[in-house]
Amino acid sequence: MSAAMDAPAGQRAALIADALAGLTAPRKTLPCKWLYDAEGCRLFEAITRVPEYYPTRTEVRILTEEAASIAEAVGPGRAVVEFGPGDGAKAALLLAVLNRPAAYVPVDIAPEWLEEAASRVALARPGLPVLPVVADFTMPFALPKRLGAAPRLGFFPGSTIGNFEPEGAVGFLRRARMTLGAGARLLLGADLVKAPAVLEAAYDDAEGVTAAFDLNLLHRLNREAGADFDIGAFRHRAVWNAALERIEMHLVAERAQTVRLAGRTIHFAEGETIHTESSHKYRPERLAGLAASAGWRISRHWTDAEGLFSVWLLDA
Ligand code: AVI
Repeated sequence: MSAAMDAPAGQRAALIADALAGLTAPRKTLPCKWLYDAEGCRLFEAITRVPEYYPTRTEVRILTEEAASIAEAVGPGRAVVEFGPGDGAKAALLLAVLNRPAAYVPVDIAPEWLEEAASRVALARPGLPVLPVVADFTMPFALPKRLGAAPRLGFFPGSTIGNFEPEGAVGFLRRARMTLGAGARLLLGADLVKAPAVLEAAYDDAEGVTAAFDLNLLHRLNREAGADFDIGAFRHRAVWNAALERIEMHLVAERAQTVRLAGRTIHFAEGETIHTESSHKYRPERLAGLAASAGWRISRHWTDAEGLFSVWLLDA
């Protein structure tokens, strides 16, 4: 069986459809969700440990140093519903300090992540009911009936909100409010606007881990969509878009070239780019505006001493 046959057929068809639409558009683009195959997830984990990538360690510092204040503000007896738990490390930190949490509900499309998060949380909070939900949390989904009437705390750390376009972020926040129900709260991690040099280094580290993460998308298209990208003819670029207050990742064609993908020929001019990800950074007032448009009220927010990152508690 060829490598191109390994991915589930439906997923491969969706990848090819997105690649054809994005690579034949006037400005070439690919949806960032395709960065996360098994190798992409491994590389993303490695990114969170490079010295330039401050978001993960700063958010963990806030969750640790402000644990008592966060736990008091959240209040007792809540079921924690985490959107995209990753390895569950942040949920384990949070659940260790919350007052009598009712349950932990990790939600992700990838069952492997759910298992890892569930076992980490089970260690941190023995006896806590863990009720994983396999679902794409960017779409409507139902919470387990077993949750009963316990009030909910949504948990969406990591600044993943920044990977949505602003309208998409409002849509996500609105759906989350409806899914979590009356009386819900949401604990949200959001990265803050800062000096472009700090941001560009965070998304183009010296070791080249982020470059490998970005270029893996072309390897994936070769593996799963039967494309013939010459990976060595592309390089990773991270650039701060000041007007839209976001870091953009691009793959830059180093020379004019053509690529075959699903029976189509795609032309690249020298220097032309594929836009692979946007990571929006927020000013507090802009984030508050997004939350308000989605029907949430700001209860509190916490930042680190350097003002790099922020954690928000919102009320439905
Ligand atoms: C997952 N997400 C919040 C990361 C970010 O910072 O936007 C993805 C990432 N891309 C490059 N480095 C990290």
